[in-house]
Amino acid sequence: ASVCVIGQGYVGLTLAAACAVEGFRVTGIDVDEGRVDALARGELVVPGVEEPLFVQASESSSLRFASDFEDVATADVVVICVPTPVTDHRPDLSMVESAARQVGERLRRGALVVLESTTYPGTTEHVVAPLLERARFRAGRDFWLAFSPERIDPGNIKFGLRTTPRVVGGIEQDSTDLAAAFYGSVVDNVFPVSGCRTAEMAKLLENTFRMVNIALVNELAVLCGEQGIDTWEVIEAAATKPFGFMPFQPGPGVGGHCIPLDPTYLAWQSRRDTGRPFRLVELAQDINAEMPAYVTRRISDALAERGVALPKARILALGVTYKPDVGDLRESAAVATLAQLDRRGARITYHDPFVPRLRSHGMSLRRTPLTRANIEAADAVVVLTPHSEYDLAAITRHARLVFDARNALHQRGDDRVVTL
Ligand code: SAJ
Repeated sequence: ASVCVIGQGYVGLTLAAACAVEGFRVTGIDVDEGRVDALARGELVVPGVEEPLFVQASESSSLRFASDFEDVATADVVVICVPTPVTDHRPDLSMVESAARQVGERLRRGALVVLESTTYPGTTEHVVAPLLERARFRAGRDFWLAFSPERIDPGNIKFGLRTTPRVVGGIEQDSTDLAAAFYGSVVDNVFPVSGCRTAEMAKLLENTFRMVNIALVNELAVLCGEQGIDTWEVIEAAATKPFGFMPFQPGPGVGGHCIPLDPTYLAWQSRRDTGRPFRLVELAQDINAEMPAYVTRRISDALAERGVALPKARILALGVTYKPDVGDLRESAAVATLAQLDRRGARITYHDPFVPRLRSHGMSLRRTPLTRANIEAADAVVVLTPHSEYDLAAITRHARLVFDARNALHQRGDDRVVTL
């Protein structure tokens, strides 16, 4: 059978490679011709894709890449894995719509189309289906249509595509069954649900659960901080409860391209379709958004205790990406925190192995070498994103003050180390 995967980011390329390895004839389609050319040359230009899987697929003769949609005309399965960003707090489905139009112009009778892009409930039926259908060519009758959310976690060695259970919901039962059969060839555990909207909503619950619980520990951190209670110890103690609890860590806030965005889809759809806000999402997003200012205030207090005013204080920030060991700045709370420090007049330098230049929030900084001299020259070293490569104990030895916003040092008792 032949498969077309539209969108060759880490989601689409992982799926394309896995299908090729399973023996499908696969075309990875992407509008970025540079990316298509590089992938066709066997260059893994997409971070977050398991190298061995890509190499194995590239060596098979069943994976090709294209920047046009011609192969859709002969495809048995078409999977749409394009980004669904949020712009101005509104879902941006323009890439999904563009892909669906291209597919709709070529789709063969009897083919299966699956949307994987995270979106609000109702998208598959009311946005994608109409772009695929035309006279006497209807979803659920002449072709099959389903939604199946991706759960790829870049760099997670424990859970890859095959070992992560997959939710599948079709526009009607045959579509569900067909999509379940397709995914069953590349995923060990497929979980069919009663329709597209169930699958769309399940994905939003997964990531909203995460965002809201991070806001919970962030608000707790502020309250504990005001009472001199060690938040990290509180969470560690609560986590000894072996059932019904899951620990999250406070910090400068929530970044990335999933956790800040998916809940916005929920909140937006709730207001649009019911007129009611999804209060927990809106409140949690406000709480998380306040953390950069809170971290800045705590740094200012720690400096003041040492007779240093924040304006003109020399700050050396360690780690600016949205999470450790991932070279991605999207919605990075570390950057938002640097912007707050910058606004308060601090003299900022930063180091991050993944980021040689930082141009954001009106700042334009070049990475500072992590030398003993630079560490000693700082009034405060601020740990924002603790990349694995940092030897934080060694750095602390030369620092006057370390503000550890992520409890990366697990250091207590050294009065030069202040933790969020
Ligand atoms: N964060 C906290 N405290 C926490 C956990 C995360 O402040 O306890 C912050 C991180 O610093 C980061 C943001 O939240 O800025 C998102 O972190 P994340 O660990 O959720 O990482 P992501 O954005 O890569 O989320 C992905 C998601 N995967 C998919 O959507 C398929 C998410 O569902 C996964 O749970 C997550 O990876 C994971 O567990 O690694």
